[in-house]
Amino acid sequence: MSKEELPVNETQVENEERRKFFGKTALLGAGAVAAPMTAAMFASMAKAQAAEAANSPVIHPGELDEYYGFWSGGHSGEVRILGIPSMRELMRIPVFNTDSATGWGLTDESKRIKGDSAHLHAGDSHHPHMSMTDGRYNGKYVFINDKANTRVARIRCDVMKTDKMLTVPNVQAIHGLRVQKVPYTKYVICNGEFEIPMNNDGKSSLEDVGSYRSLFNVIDAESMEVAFQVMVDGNLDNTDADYDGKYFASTCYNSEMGMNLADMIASERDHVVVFNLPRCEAAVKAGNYKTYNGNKIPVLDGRKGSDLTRYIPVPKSPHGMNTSPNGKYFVANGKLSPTVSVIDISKLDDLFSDKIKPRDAIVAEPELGLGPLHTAFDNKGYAYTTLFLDSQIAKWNVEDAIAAHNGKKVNYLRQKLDVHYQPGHNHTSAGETRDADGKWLISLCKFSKDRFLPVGPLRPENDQLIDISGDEMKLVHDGPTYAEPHDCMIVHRSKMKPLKLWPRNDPMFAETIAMAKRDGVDVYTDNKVIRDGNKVRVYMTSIAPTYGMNEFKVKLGDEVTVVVTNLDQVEDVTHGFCMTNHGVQMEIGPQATASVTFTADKPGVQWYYCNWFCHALHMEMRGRMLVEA
Ligand code: CUK
Ligand code: CUA
Repeated sequence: MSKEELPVNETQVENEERRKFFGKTALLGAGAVAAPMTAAMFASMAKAQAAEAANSPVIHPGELDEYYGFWSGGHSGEVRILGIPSMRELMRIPVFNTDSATGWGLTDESKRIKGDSAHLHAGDSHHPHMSMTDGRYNGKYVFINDKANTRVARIRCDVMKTDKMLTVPNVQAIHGLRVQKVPYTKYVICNGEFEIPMNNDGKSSLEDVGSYRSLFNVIDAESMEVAFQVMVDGNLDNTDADYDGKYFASTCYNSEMGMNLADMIASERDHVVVFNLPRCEAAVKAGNYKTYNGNKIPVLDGRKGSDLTRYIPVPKSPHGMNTSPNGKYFVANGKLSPTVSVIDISKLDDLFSDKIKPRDAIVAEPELGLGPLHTAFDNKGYAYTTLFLDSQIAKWNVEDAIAAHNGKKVNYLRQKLDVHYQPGHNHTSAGETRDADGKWLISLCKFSKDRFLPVGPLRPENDQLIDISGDEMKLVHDGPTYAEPHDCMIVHRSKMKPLKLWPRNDPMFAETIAMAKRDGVDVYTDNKVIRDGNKVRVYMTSIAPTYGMNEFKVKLGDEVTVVVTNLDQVEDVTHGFCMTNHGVQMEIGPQATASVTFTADKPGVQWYYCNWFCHALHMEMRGRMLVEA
């Protein structure tokens, strides 16, 4: 871009930068008369500046981010999309929560998707992970767990809406969740964290803690049904998959099967369970499983001694589980131990054929600091581990840690960076895939304390952006966030192909359109009221700034279903439907159909209106429901 083409503000910024640059060189020259700037020095400075500019966190108004960040919303139950590196919040995707703007949890379509848990309005989402092909994000789905209600949901990335939800049977509290990376995401894997009796019907073994179990869950990513579960010893916390399509690994912090804090942290060592996928699939095929709680899900026995699993002892109450993007290592994060345990994935074949002992699979146990929770990776052999208690991120070199473990005198620690404060997860750009690029690191800090204006006793979290493109980590941005992003992932925008308009045949509202057909209604042309006993179905179109129907009549106590179809073909023109005084609100995207069902329990004139600003005459986009007593 030539100077003339630059917008005024950018030219100003550039001039400012040039002034600073020349000011610095002038100072340098004055202080170092004997060593004037050489051409080589100029070149290297220019190069450093170029490198810095290439990884700038500054995104000017009107410019687009390079990455999509998918953030879990913790106990707000949602997923959020951020632009990286600007850290601008681009969208919220309601998942386990109820959302009055979009009508998620209120509309008939969202209730169908929520299925057996449609009556639940709360959730606790921790781990968003995108589907992959050959170890790379494929832009298709994001999966997310609900620890609070033992669910797993799927988000469609073309429309950025939740399209499937499953309550996982036989377990309680789905926590760690990841996807199979290779050859593609056939399975979503997740851990049942809390231990319960296998037949948890209240009739037996309530007090018999020895009969409690946790299960590892393997879910078919397309059908979103449980393919099989694996019973383990101890509980399960976090998990990750390898890059060979063969092994999954999960941490266990309660190998003691304690029912209170003191008992849970009694042992110096807990373990990592490694699951052998081909052997599990073969066992399912051969029928070597049991079923529980009256459902048909195959539950394999992967307790100690089984050939489906191996238990690798690690110190103490480990938490995060992270696979290095070169596919070589599983890293288990020590939590109550200042160490992380590096498991060599290439040794797992020998472990499963009993040629080596479990601890022989561990090739390094570097000491990093207090409270290691999660580790992220770049593409240069470095790992970045959050230290919850130290409020730091430790940058360390994986191969050096292995050399040190083998007795060599090398320092594997490269840097410790203060973060603010108490980080849980961290994540690097594309760092859980083969495309790890070593540009950005996010630290999801649980406490913000003094970093922002005080807003009462409840404070935001602090999601910090760190530039890792150079030799040193550099903190470049503080991002206040509402409760509580546990985890995130960063996807290059080239992987994403979001739609601008809804396809008219979209499965999201196919059932609603099928219902209209049964009523003899074409939702794209007709505005009609269908009466069916005390059920009334109202079909209307919408084009800014009017609904296709200005009024409709019902009787007090009728069950009313309003179906609205947005005929606008213009990008970003979303309409809403809100029935005043009835708790009814929803979004109807361009070319979409949406419906909501409620009881007309108030007599008289009830206005409905469009609550998504769509036109200069948006205020006038309203109509009356006339309720006869
Ligand atoms: S867990 Cu929250 S900080 Cu649910 Cu991934 Cu580690
Ligand atoms: Cu339609 Cu506002």
